[in-house]
Amino acid sequence: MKTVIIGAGAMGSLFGSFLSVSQEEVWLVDIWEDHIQALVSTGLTVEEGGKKQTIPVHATKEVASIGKADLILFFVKAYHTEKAASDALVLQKEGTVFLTLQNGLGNEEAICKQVDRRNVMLGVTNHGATLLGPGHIRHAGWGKTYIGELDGKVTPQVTQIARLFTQAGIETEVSSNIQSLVWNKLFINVGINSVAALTGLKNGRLLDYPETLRLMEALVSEAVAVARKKGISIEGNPVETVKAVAEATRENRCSMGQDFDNRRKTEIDAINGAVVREAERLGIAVPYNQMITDLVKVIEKNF
Ligand code: KPL
Repeated sequence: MKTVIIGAGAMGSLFGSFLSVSQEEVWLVDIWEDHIQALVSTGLTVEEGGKKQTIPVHATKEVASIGKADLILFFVKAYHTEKAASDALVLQKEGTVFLTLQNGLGNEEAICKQVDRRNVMLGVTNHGATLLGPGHIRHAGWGKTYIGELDGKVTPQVTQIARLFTQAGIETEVSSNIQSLVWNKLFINVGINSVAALTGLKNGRLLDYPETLRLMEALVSEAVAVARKKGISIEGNPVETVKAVAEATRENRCSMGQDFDNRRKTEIDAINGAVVREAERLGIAVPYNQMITDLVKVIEKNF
């Protein structure tokens, strides 16, 4: 099994660390020169609960140098997905699976512009990770991973990938309704990411203030109303789930927070911005999501 991970940020590197230990051949691809150099020369250092381990990994900036792949895993920022999918076409052979585990909405559509949708799978993960520097990440939260075929069929391919991930230590289940899980994960990012980015807080600290709790609840409730109108099945109580994830990833600075800290463009368009777009189509007002999207966009324009 040859796996190529496109986008070796915090989450891409985290999956790379697990899979490199247990799988035949795993490659990390990124455009960040210093990170790739560190990965090649020293390996990937993963910090967790005060302990560090360094794992040897294959890494490159040149996707064309890898040869053909069985599985391509996308972890790039949502606004880079279309270009990443087009660059990844050199890796494709008969049966290559393109799997996105990225945050937000729109990644599936971006990959399907380049690839036959029968070769595309969708997933969500509740792990949290922070990129600390070149070749160095912190594993900041554990959670389940779900993957599924776009048509909901439980095929031997998706079952095999879930088994490989689980064997590698990434507890993974196959879902026959992955679209609904993507929305249910979206609620988590809708409630945590922009609020943490704007306040400068780690995930767990969002639970310490009535103001952040109120904001999170309003953002998530609006997104749930949109999802209900679209006929998405809602799991449990999304507001409570968001709080539970913030607690489980207490020490993590969420991905949008890390983007803010590094003055990088965020994935707001794929998260709260996606809720606003869907709401507009359905004629639903989502003033909290609209406001927070506008705020984040103005701030990132000044980075
Ligand atoms: O997905 C995440 C992110 O940071 O983007 C969570 C689950 C909120 C963990 O930080």
